[in-house]
Amino acid sequence: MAYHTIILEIADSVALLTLNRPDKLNAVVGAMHEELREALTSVESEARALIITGAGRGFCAGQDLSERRFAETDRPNLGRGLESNYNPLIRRLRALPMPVIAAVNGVAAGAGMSLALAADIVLAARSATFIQAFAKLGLVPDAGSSYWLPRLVGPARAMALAMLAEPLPAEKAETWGLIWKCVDDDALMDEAGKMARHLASQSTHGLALIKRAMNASFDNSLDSQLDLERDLQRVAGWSEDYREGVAAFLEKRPANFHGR
Ligand code: T3D
Repeated sequence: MAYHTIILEIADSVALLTLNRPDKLNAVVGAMHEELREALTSVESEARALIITGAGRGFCAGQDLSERRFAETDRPNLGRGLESNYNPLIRRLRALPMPVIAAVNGVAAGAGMSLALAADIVLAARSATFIQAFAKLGLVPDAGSSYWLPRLVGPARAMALAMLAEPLPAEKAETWGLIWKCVDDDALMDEAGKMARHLASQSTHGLALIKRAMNASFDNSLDSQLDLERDLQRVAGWSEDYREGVAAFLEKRPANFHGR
């Protein structure tokens, strides 16, 4: 498939997916959803780590509002777009059996912020900002934002971010625990690349199981989580990667993982 709204590059088991509508701050159009679906299928079969970033000065400005011009009498069903496009995208990223890094190069607004928060690790350029733009349109946080915000920054900050829709600078996002780290603008892609190459060389089988454990923990009791850890550890223990990790430790040599 030829891509028009994204760029997908895969090298050395690392996929770099760039949202590519820079003059619209990479706002999401229907075609982008289709291309993302196709790209993630390639990523799943060819890569062991994924970086998502944006072309130009923005990361992603959320839904392209030029696709949302309505006549006075229209009664748009925004739930349908979420059901068929955004929700499957977020679910897919959370379930992708490899680490997903968001390299937030500039403004991440609306569903663009939700997309960043769906990554496993969020790195942001110091000049980047995060905006819960939904309230300005009379909408509610979607694509996972209302799930992540209270969990990551607590209910007080989550509510004010959602209602005030003020830009949250990357440094504050780091201090508040919304993201992993904020780095100098010109260091962002180097840092993201280094991190992705490192992760891709690790036990990606084990990292995928870590994702499953962490994803489930918010909704589980301690008892259920202990049961889940037992089950996932059983699966981890059957992997080639585990054997290799133990052998490498005992032989005092670097491990050579294959993600199996
Ligand atoms: O509809 C559904 O399916 C429900 C799902 C909704 C999910 C959502 O994401 S709702 C939220 C949608 N996003 C927004 O409301 C954000 C709108 N954008 C902005 O508020 C601002 O652009 C930013 C704060 C993000 C950045 O401001 P600034 O001053 O740095 O840039 P700008 O000049 O506003 O934008 C640059 C260009 O990008 C400009 O185009 P132009 O005039 O040069 O041709 C602007 O119109 C365009 N752009 C930015 N965001 C969007 C957009 N075009 C369409 N849709 C956008 N979301």
